[in-house]
Amino acid sequence: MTTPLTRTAAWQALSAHASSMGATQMKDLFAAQPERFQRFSRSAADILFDFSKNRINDKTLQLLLQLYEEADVAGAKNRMLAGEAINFTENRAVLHMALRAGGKRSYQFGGKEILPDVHQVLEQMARFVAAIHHGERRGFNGKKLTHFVNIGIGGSDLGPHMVCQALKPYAKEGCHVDFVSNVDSSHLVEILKNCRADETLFIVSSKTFTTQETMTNAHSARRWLVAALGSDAAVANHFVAVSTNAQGVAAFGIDTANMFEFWDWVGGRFSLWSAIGLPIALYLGMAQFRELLAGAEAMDEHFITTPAADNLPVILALLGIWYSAFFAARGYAILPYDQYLNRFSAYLQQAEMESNGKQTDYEGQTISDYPTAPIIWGEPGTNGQHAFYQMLHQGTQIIPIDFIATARSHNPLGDHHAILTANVLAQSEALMAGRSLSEAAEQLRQRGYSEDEISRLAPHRVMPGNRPSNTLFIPQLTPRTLGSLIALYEHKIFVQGVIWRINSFDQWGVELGKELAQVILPELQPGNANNPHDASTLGLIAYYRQLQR
Ligand code: G6Q
Repeated sequence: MTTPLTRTAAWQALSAHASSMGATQMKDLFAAQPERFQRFSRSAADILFDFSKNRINDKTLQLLLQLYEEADVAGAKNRMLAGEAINFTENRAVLHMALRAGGKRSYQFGGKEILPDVHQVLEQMARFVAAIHHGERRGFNGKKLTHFVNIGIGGSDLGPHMVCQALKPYAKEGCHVDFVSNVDSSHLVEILKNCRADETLFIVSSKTFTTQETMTNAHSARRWLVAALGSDAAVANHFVAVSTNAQGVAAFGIDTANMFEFWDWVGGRFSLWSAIGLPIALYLGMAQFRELLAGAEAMDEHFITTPAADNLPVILALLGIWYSAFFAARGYAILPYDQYLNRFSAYLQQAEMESNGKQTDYEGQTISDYPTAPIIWGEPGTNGQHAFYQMLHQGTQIIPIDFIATARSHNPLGDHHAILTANVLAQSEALMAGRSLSEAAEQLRQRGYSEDEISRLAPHRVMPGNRPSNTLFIPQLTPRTLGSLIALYEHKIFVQGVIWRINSFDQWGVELGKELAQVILPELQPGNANNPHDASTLGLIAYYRQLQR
């Protein structure tokens, strides 16, 4: 059976072309085309994107671009920009680009300009951040508030958490930030051990203000604060909320004057640019937060205005589709060679897998003839090299990779940064070039091994090579370059979702587990009756109950 995507001329041509490319070795392509790096690299918004170490030639790129055209990604992009409800299963617009729009472009929702609202909340954040930093707004006992604890989960945690880690060199002196997300009490309790109540500001971040984990953590944090400071009145000084639900915020006991608003047209995993970024602004200062927005806006302008053939997010998206569709790639590694990006892969796991890990197409049909989102994972280099890179080099499947490198360190120290950079460049070269049997044998011969030992050992030292990777090189990790990098991936995800014909902006897959947890919760108490469950679930509930006695 074919579906609208696999019926396109481009898909069919790509499928035939992939068979002919199957035997092509990248190292031969490099040998035959000395200008391959120039031909297959682009740059925008301070990001150099080298995609020359891919199993592609000019024809591949041309066919992938044809696929982009046939899928009418440009049309979908225009509908997104026009504020249409492209999140059609939730009837919502997708306008996170408006959150970082300085004013060059107008964004409308429901016939109304939305930038004035966006800028008003940014101003409110700026006033609040300044008041905290200057000590005009203090804790209940008059102490300066210097420890910011964000309570949120998913989209209300991963983005701000990743950004605060990434931009630690820009932190305001004396400020600390922590993120509580997991409902496991150990998460909150361990963080509270390092907090002084009179200096701590809790930011309860929840679009809906109903999320079980966040509400449970927020209530426990509130009890801890009231017990420590001896008064309910302290909540007003030490709690603020970021939400779209003013009623829920008031019901929790936070004055809505201490609430930062955002809107239904901001999806959770695209919300770090909204007031959900408040912990970022508190930790780094508003000027740096605005730099982050400006970096994202630069990538937005590139994405919106640059022809597909030179468009970074478009090319990155098309290459991902090329490998998943025609080379059975089911994983995708994000490998940043910058320690500050140590939560970047975790962030992208949500961004990519919650957006595009779907099997139902625009027409409601189950997709059966092409894969959608791959499994995203990664760790910062060089740690990963001593862990899972073995599989990248010699495993039986192709795992495409994005290496992310920075040319300058925030902490220059001897030759550390040169060693780090040599490693990232060596990895992409080794994955591409590999090592043949005869090369492995020759190496052993040089080292004085006998011919018997060589024939026994050489096969284990063969690296097939021809393993694809992109390198995203940025001068330095700054608020601006990080903003551009994140926006690059957001747009990549959008392009892939349109080509795969799925709604990238809902997340129905996380609902069923949540509903069943509500059913099971009372059943964990001794004496409560069980609802009908399978034997496994009943057995596990009984085991838990028994251990509570
Ligand atoms: C993201 C998802 C999800 C969401 C969390 C938290 O796109 O919608 O990760 O962000 O479930 O939701 P609240 O912000 O409503 O608490």
